[in-house]
Amino acid sequence: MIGTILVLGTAGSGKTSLVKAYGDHLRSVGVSHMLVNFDPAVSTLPYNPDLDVRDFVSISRILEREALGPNGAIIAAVDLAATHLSEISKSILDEDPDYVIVDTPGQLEIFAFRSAGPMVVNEISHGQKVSLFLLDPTLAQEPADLASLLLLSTSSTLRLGLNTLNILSKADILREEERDKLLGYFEEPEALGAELRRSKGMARELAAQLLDVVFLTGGVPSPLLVSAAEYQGLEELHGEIQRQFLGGEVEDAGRERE
Ligand SMILES: Nc1nc2c(ncn2[C@@H]2O[C@H](COP(=O)(O)OP(=O)(O)O)[C@@H](O)[C@H]2O)c(=O)[nH]1
Ligand SMILES: [Mg+2]
Repeated sequence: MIGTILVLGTAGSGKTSLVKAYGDHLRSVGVSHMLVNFDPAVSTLPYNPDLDVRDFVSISRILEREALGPNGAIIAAVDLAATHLSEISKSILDEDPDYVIVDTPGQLEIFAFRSAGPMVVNEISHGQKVSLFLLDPTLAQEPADLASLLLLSTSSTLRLGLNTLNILSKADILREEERDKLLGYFEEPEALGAELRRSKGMARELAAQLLDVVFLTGGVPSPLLVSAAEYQGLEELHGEIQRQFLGGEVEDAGRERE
């Protein structure tokens, strides 16, 4: 086992699509892996999960039996799924793939900010660990929106205690000038802070100051551009994950599936 990759991001940021595309990529280059669906509320998946929490937890049964609304039912389902981690962990260890990719529930906070997230990190994430935080370009057009997403990514890093790679998902929908503008903010974070400060309101000043801290402390590298729809950036993504896991040695990180 080389490591576990947790795919995080706001609802609809492209987590499930990326798990499919990345899984297809790993299969095409012969790297052994398992895909784990940890979203009990998803109805259909574009990939065949090797492990699926829906085998342990039924959201429709929870909705039927408990007096909960849809959000309450999803929370209950994710919390319940977390009680099956030892079975999931055993299956992963039995199979012993090089990489395990975990698709997380639609809404980030239900996973990262409740107990399930840290439990998944501690109980089923074997080997090295990294999280991918998907920045949805449809939510990152304005400086304040990008700032909020970066803070959310940082806050997930804090919460789960994992190294995080920021990924700009759905890269295919960005026009060239939009992409350059977004990437420009990472090359010159001062420009992002300056734009935030130019706009009025206390929240903007707060965001600008928080961003200064985020950029100053860890430094935020430019995000990797990935398109699951067009299978772009997957080789680069895998290379970056290998670098994270193997400390810069990217040769022979994946073993051929026997
Ligand atoms: N254009 C484009 N759309 C995408 C891409 N990845 C995901 N989507 C769309 O974004 C929506 C949400 O994707 P999904 O993978 O379900 O997001 P999740 O909620 O984070 O798991 C779906 O309509 C996808 O078709 C991409 O790379 N390009
Ligand atoms: Mg999903």
